Amino acid sequence: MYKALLFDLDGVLVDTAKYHFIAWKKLADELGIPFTAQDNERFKGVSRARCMEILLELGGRTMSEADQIFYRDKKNQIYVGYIRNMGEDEVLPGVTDFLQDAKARGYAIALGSASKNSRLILDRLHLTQYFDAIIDGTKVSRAKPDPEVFLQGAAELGTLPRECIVFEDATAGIQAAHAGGMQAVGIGDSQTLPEADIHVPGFLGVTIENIEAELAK
Ligand code: B16
Ligand code: MG
Repeated sequence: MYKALLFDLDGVLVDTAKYHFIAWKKLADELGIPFTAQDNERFKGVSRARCMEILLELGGRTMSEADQIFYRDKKNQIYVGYIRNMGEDEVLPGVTDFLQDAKARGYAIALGSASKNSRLILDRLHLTQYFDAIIDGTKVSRAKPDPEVFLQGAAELGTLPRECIVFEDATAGIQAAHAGGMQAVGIGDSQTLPEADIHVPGFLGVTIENIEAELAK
């Protein structure tokens, strides 16, 4: 019944949040804005431009659009410096086996991420080969919870929304999947992601067969 699997990137396939945090923290320090790991939670799944706005809100600051572009580019240069050095060992546990098995069973696979660096990240992780479509921040204009990123993914894969399963670690992503008429698997627990259809803590020991069986319950 399901034909396609759509994956968020950060928090699902890889933990890039730690590098985003280091880079935003460096920028926050430069701007004299206090910024904690807890503040960084608000940045997950959110576009770079929106992260910059949230940082300024945290510091009670305003800034011209031109300066915001300058500083978020600066943050990105710091971030890219880290992700360029990432290796296959940073793929989250069980992910490669899960993708390999799903591919072998004939599922179409797409990425649905807010990141504009997704291609570099997938390359560094040696995961590009598994993806039939890559929909990311360079292709969409509306951020999750808008379903655009996943609907584009389904369209590129040539599948209907009801044939798609989305894997997400953020509430906005779960909402985007549902808004697009897709099933949503929450990577996390039911307290953090109450709206997900089912939950798994991660991909270790999990197969697409398990997921389909859980969704059918
Ligand atoms: P970039 P996801 C998101 O990835 C991150 O969670 C979020 O923190 C980041 O701001 C966003 O990508 C944009 O990333 O600066 O690389 O374009 O969870 O949508 O895969
Ligand atoms: Mg995410």
